[in-house]
Amino acid sequence: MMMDPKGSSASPSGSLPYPEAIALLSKAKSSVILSHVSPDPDAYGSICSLALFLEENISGHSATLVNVDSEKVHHPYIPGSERVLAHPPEGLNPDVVIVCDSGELNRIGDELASWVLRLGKPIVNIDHHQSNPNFGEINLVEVSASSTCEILFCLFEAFGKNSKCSISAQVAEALLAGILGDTGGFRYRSTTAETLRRAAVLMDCGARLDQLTRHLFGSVPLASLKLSGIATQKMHLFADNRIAGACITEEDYQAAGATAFDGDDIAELLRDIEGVEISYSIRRMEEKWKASLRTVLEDVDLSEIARSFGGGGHRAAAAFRASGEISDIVARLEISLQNALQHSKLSRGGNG
Ligand SMILES: [Mn+2]
Repeated sequence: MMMDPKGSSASPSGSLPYPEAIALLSKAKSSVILSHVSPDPDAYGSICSLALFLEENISGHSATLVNVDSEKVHHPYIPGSERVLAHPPEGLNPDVVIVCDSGELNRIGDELASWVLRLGKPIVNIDHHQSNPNFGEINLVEVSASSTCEILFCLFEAFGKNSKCSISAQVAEALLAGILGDTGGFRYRSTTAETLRRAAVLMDCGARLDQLTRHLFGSVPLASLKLSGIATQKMHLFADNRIAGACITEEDYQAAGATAFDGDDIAELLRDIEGVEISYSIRRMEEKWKASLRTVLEDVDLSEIARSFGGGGHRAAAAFRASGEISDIVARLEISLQNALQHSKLSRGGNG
């Protein structure tokens, strides 16, 4: 479907430097496109849609897709995902580097980040994380955007204003996968009326909402479900049952037959318990503890708490990694969360 040249302005993303990004990308013959470790649908949807869009619309353009975890995490329902490599091919020397959905450059993995810096090519940074320090030459960073894929939609729309660029069915499908993933199926506050209008355009372009929904929310691996069972049994409910958290050890993973990439959704599962306002999960991963934080309270900023532990993220969903004694990490974290809850005017505890 051709894009409407009078199409909606991209507010709130309308003030981003799309013309600069378009100028740079239009003359690039090649690109390497990367996203964060443990890729979620937005991390994959953004790099895949961008690669396909550039190749379909910029004559002679060739994109290389890299994600260090591509051999462990699969999103086969996202068009282009089969092209994602775990390492850049030897001697690759692209005209431009594009980093998607990564709150800082190191989120693509330390080794890959060093490789990018050694390349010395212009970086386009496309992201929606609160903590993003604008590490690119061009930064399409909009914290209020539901997803990196929604920012890309605006970029593609801006492309279409100057030339006959179009969003193909496969690009649309990859974009909608990212938007659906990050909005929990249009359930979170980051979903605006504009998000829904853009999703409608993507459906007009051929994206299949029902199939994506089934892949994203209706096909939980059995081992992952078993791990959730263990997590709910071990759960620590406190602060008048308004905070729920669980620590998942290596033994728990073994008992469930799960891999390190299962259990991503446990913090969400605990958040969704009736009455719970803040949740966390802490999972043993690669010699470190990985904490995920979630809240339903609009006036609680979890990215700030995650930052105090060396992590980052969004207000309602944030994460950090820590090494050290788990009981110390849990104790410190629970105090921080309890403190945030006490300062919330929206908590049903009636602080307001
Ligand atoms: Mn995202």
